[in-house]
Amino acid sequence: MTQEIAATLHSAADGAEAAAAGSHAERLAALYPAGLATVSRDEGFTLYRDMTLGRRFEDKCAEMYYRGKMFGFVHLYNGQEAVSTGVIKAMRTQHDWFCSTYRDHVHALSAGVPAREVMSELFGKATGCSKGRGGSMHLFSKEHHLLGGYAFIGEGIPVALGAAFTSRYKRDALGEADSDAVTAAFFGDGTCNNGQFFECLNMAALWKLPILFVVENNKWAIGMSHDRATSDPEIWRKAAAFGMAGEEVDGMDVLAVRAAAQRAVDRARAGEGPTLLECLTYRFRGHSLADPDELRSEVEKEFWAKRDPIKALAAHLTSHDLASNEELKAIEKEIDAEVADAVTFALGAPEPDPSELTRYIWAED
Ligand SMILES: Cc1ncc(C[n+]2csc(CCOP(=O)(O)OP(=O)(O)O)c2C)c(N)n1
Ligand SMILES: [Mg+2]
Repeated sequence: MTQEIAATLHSAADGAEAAAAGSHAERLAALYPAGLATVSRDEGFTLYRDMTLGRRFEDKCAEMYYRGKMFGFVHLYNGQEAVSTGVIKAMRTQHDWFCSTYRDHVHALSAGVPAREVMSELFGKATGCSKGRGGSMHLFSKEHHLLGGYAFIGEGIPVALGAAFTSRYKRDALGEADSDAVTAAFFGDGTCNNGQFFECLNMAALWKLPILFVVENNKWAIGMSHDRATSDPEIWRKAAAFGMAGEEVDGMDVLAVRAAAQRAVDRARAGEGPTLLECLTYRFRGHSLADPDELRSEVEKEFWAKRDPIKALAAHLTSHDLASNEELKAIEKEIDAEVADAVTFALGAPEPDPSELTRYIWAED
């Protein structure tokens, strides 16, 4: 993040608007001025591309949902892109492991699942990454090491813990020296009040497992405000109870998230155990596409809209002469074509065949 953007964030966080935006705003202000995170031109393009794909894909989902092309609950990720991109691009895709929640489309895309496969899954088509059996909340890809989306909150955390245990067990018990995969488990602030969260933090610390617990603290659990629901709203501090590393980061700043994730990944790969990484972020849309989003104040929404993580990255890249506006526009155009292609592909794809109703239940499939 540039000094200029940091200064803007800092000053904007001082006013009455920040007070209305709540404790996240105060915490963000205290995080700046942050150490300058740097990025190369190529890396900057990768990050910009991934975040733009996440955003445009989700916008297209909203359109398709309201046109009746997908069913059930659909939870979009708009606003939180810096977390998925910052963490996953600090890891090794198809080597490390990723575990998501019901807000999972963008984690899947960052992990490399093709947009065609994700969109097909949302349409319930046989070409979907979960063969059309999962839908929006249950994306899965063995090939891309995506361990799933989970409709029940907290369900993914023990699964991620199991993957992290597997890496360690293979290396230490089975002697596979190259078993150094790290696992990232993504989940929300509301989920941190569930038992699985505490149980898994305990085991991960006890066994020094290579795992990142990535909390996407977007201030809300459906209509429950984070500050009203938890004993200490600073979730990262709960790491100390287990003797593990904990860090908070501006979750609207992809460079800061990436730098924090890199530190955690380095620790995990070196056998130094888990990290609880709390990313302060915000969702730009309602909880799900069925939510009229009437509970959050306009002032709060405006406060966060000004911190749009994609615009912040664009400003960083252009102000450091790493990219021109034209180059960024060209990326957006490419992404729009990729998303349009995903829709065309998914619309034309076949439904799962009824004769295959019981397939993919047992391991041999
Ligand atoms: C075990 C369980 N309890 C309750 C619910 C209902 N529920 C669905 S989403 C949600 C809120 C989760 O909020 P958070 O963890 O902050 O994630 P976010 O939606 O903000 O990404 C709840 C309580 C659920 N899905 N699973
Ligand atoms: Mg939340």
